[in-house]
Amino acid sequence: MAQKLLSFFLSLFLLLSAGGSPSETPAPPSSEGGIPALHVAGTTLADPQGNTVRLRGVSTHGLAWFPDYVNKEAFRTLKEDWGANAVRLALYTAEYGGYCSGGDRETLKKLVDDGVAYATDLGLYAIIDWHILSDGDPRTYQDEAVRFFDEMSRKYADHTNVLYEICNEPQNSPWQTVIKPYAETVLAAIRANDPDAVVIVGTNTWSQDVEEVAGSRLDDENVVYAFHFYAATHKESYRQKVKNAVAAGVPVFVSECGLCDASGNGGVDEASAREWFNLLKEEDLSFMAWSLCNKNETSALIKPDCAKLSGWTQEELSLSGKLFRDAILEK
Ligand code: IDC
Repeated sequence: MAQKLLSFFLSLFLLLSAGGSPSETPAPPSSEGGIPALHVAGTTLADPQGNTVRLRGVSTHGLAWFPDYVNKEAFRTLKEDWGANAVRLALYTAEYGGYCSGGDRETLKKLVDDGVAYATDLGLYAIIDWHILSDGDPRTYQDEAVRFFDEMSRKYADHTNVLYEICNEPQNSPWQTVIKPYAETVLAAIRANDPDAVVIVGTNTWSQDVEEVAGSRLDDENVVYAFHFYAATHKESYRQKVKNAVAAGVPVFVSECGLCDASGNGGVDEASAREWFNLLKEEDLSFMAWSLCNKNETSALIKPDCAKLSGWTQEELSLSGKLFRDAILEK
C-alpha cells in the first residue's frame, strides 16, 4: 500500500514537473526574444526603436584551433567584465582543419551552435563568420558557403541576435565583378530563410577597400560592409578610407581588428590604437577584437602562460587584451 501511494505521488510529481499535459507547446528557447533585432540605419546599426547600437566585442581565434574558448563562462566574462555585447565565431574555410579543407564539419558546426547558444543565453549578439583567408577569392568555396548559410539561416531565422558574415577577407577580388556577385548569391540563400538579419560582407584587400562599395551597394537594406585594421600596420591613410566610405553613406562594420601588425604579431602600437578607437567612437562603428586565445602572438587577448578559459584577471590579459577591454568598456 505504502509503495502504491509512493508511486502515485511520484507520478503526480513527474506530471507536474513536466509542465502538465504533453500536448502543451514547449517554452521558447531561452532569451533570444529579449535581444533586440538590429537593422541598418544610415551608416550605423539601430534597434527597433531607432536607437543607434554599436556592437563591441571579441572574435574567437579559429574554432578548429582554439575550441575550448567557446564556453559559456568565457562569454559571461566578456559580457560582465569587459562590457561586450557581441562575440564573433571564426570558422576558417581553407586553412588547416578548416571547414572546406578537411576539418570535421559536424564538430565545427557544433562549435558554432554552442557559441550561438551561449551568446543567446547571455543576451549577446553572435556573428557567424565564414573566415576565408588564404582562399582570397570568395568564389573558391561558393557552393559550400551557400549550403552552409542556407543551413545556418534556416536554423537561426528566429534568433534576433545572429548576424552572418559571409566572407572574412577577400583578396584580389574586385568588388564589382567578384565579391558583389558572390554576395548576391549567398544573400539569396540567407534571405530565403531569414529576410532581415544583418549580413556582413567583406571587401577586397583583406577587407579594407570599403570605398569601392560606394555607389555600388548591394540591393539589400540590412547589409554592412567589413573594414579590418591592425593598428601597427594601418594608420592615417586607412582611417581616411573609413572616413571616405562613411561620408559616402556606406555602413561600415569593423568585424575584426588588432592593435599589433597585420601578421597578428609584432609590437602593439598604442598611439595608432587610440586614433582608431577615437574614430570608431566618432562614427559609431562596431568593432570586434582579434582574438580570444592564449597563443603566443601579440594579437592574442590572453597571456600565453595563462591557461584559464574564463574569468581572466587583468594581469592575465595581454597588452592587446587590456587595451581592447578598456575600449569595449569605453574607459
Ligand atoms: C591569424 C592568426 C594566426 C594564424 C593565422 C592563420 O592570428 O595565429 O596562424 O591567422 O593564417 C587577419 C585574418 C586572421 C589572422 C589575422 C592576423 O582575418 O585570420 O589571424 N589577420 O594575421 N587579417 C588581418 C590580420
